[in-house]
Amino acid sequence: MPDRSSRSRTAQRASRHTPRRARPALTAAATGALAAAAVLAFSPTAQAADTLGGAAAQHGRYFGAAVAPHLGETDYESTLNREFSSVVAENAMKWDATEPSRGQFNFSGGDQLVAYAQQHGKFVRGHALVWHAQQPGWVQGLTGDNLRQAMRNHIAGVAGHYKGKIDSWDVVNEAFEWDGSRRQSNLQQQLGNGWIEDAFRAAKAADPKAKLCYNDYGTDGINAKSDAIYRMVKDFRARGVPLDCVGFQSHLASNSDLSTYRQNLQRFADLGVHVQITELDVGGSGAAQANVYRQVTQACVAIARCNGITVWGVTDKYSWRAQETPLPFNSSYQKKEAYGAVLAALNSAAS
Ligand code: 9MR
Repeated sequence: MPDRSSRSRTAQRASRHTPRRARPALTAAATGALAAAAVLAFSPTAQAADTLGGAAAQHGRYFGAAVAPHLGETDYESTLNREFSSVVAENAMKWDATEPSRGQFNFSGGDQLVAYAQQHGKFVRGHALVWHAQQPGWVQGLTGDNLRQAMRNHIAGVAGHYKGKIDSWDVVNEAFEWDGSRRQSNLQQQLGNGWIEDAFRAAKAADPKAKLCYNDYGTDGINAKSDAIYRMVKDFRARGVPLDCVGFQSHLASNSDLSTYRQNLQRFADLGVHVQITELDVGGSGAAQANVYRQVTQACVAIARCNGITVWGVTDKYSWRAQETPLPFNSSYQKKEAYGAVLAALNSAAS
């Protein structure tokens, strides 16, 4: 059984590397208020936060959402403002959006989101520097060194532009097949196995402080695909390739088998990398859906190096799987049972 003692949780908190609020020096005048606050702090009910971002922050984690261009919609923006402490562009920072012609960068969508995040004190995840999908047309026909140069230049341009503003970058997205082999993308076929580490090195040079992640789906347990990624991460760590985190997309269903979900996250964390749930959504409704959300949240909060969860959208209304109503807010921005399950799991990790 996992060790759930408070001692272990304290140790876990201490070993996380997420930013904390600065503590102001105490004055004598503050003593009374402090005593009152201390009483509140030790009362279990007073600890419960009432937003996802607030509840995650109690143990140094973020709770984020993927954002599409709907910030002008009042309910969309107010839900995002209130509940989420991190944002990621659902599409605006991908290769097709940011470099539609070779060497001509367009940062308009990404810049808007970063400005929004800075105004509202939210973390930003960057997604995704190199991916076989959503490549602009001009990339698709490149061969050999020409493609290698284009990839390096793209990473330098985009990660360089956002240098210092991104908490974690998905440097490489979805490079493996279900059976654990490398996906036969243009990158793989033209550049061979070395392209992934090449991409991480280029990202490190462009933004040395961002956490650099490998991100994939279908890695929701111990399986051939997660085994292959595990071997790659282990090898990168051993050889000093700059990889800091692994993103588990977690596009799930209400009947997904999560029996080895946590164990899988833990084995990656044990390699010394951060793990993050990066694109969580769960098709379904009611208790079955809520139960999957609860298990995923509990798995993350049980692992010291799991430093945040992102859901893939703010509301069912704009989800890429809208028909499956996969998010914690319904299409009218009402909280669903899944919302309550996540909030409770985040809060109980703080008590
Ligand atoms: O949600 C994104 C959708 O709006 C785009 O049309 C699609 C294009 O491929 O990408 C979706 O986001 C994907 C993400 O970038 C990577 N993991 C899978 C996500 C869902 O397809």
